[in-house]
Amino acid sequence: MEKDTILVVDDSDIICSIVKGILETPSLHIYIVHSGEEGIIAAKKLHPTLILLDIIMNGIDGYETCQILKSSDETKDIPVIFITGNNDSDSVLKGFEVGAADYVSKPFIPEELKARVKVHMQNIKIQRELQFLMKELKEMAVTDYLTKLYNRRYFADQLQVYVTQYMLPIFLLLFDIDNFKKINDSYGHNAGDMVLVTVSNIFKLLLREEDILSRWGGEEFMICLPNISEEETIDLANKLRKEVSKYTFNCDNNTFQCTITGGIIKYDRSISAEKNYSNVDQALYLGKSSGKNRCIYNDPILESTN
Ligand code: GH3
Ligand code: MG
Repeated sequence: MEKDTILVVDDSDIICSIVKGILETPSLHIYIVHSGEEGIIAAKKLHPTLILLDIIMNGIDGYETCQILKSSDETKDIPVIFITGNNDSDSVLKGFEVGAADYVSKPFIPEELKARVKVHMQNIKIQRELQFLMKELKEMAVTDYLTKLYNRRYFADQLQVYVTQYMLPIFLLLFDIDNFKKINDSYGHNAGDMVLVTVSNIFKLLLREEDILSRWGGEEFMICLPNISEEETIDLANKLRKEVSKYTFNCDNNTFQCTITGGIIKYDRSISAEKNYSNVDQALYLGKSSGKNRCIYNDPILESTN
């Protein structure tokens, strides 16, 4: 387990060793410096969980040190507890005004110091967990749980950014796995899931950074290709199709292959996104009804099974 670090900034050796004696445990590292300047450098380098900061020091005092820490993105979220001999209300208020989370008065009551540090350490842990959960929630809102590709909603939002902010040509590809129901029926649902993940990975490897790849539905993938020519789009679509058809899937001692069919359109900005989706779906439908394992460009309709 990673140790938490408490940074103690105090110009008195005696105070530092008292604090160390009270707080140090096997899971807590106490790092000591003797000036505000050193405290700022150490805070940036160590990213401590908490800072205990003396107010009256040579050089920059505790208030100024705290202000500097709070004005930097790297250190602004580290809670600062002032260590103060001045516990008149003005000094305490000034401490809170410059961003302190709390204060402890000298001389220390060891149990009080421990208790205050413990409360702030717990708050920090809760905050970290919340931040982690928020990040996970945000990811879950835009991605598909199985393939980790963007979901339909995120795709639609990103496509609108390309459509409205850039005047580059955009092509849409819609792929659907052929006879996917048969894969599930013959080899099981897990094999079907594995195919979905593998096809996603093949696509990811061959697409460019700026392309948007999404899981559009059950076994459908929608891809947005910005700034690309018609010819390049058709070549890329067929490359994706061929790479999938060459791949040998292996699941529970079964080996099998599968193919995909794709519809291609040039995005038409004069009609709605929904109408564009419907057009690319129609191109895909033509591919399915004319034999599958092919890509169909809907305008002009070009069929390619090469
Ligand atoms: P076609 O070639 O015309 O596309 O036929 P198909 O069998 O691929 O299409 P159909 O619509 O008949 O069946 C699609 C199947 O995909 C049915 C559904 O149970 C399955 N499916 C949808 N989502 C998932 C998934 O997340 N995992 C698995 N394993 N199967 C899924
Ligand atoms: Mg299908």
